[in-house]
Amino acid sequence: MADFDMVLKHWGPVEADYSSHGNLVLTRLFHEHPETQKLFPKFAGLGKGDLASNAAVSAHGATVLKKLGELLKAKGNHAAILKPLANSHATKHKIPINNFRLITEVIAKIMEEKAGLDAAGQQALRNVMAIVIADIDSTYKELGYTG
Ligand code: CUP
Repeated sequence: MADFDMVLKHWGPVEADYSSHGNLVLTRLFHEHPETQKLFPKFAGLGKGDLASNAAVSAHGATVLKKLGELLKAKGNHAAILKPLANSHATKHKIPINNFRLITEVIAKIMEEKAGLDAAGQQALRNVMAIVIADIDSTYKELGYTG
C-alpha cells in the first residue's frame, strides 16, 4: 500500500477531533522541545496546564493537522497546497526547517497513542513527511530563507 494510504487508514480518529489532537501535538512538541514554543509569540509564556486549555493552541494545532490531512489526500500532487504554506512559514512565521522534522515525530507518537498507527504506519508518515519537508526546503532556498 502507498505511504499516503497507510496513514490515511488511521486518519479517522484524528479527523474526528482536529482541535483536541492538534492541542496534544503542539503541547507535546513544546514539552519535548521547549525551544519550539518560542517560535510562537502568542504561546511563549504559557505553562503546560495553560497550553492544554488554550483555545489558540488548539486552533493552530487543528490547522496543522488539517493541512497534513490535505497533503495526505493530495497523494504527492501537493504543490498548490504546499507553496503558500512554505512561503508563509519562511517569510512570516520564520519556522526553521528542522521544526517540521520534530513535529513529524510528535505526530507519529500521538497517532500511535490515539489512532492506533503501528510501526509501519509511523514509517509511512515519516516517508510522506520527508517528501513534504524536502519540497518546503526547496521553496525556502528559492526565497533565500536559510531556516
Ligand atoms: O499550516 C501550518 O501552520 C503548518 C502545517 C504543516 C506544514 C507542513 C506539513 C504539515 C503541516 N505548520 Cu504551522 C507547521 C509547523 C508549525 O506551525 C510549527 C512547527 C512545525 C511545523
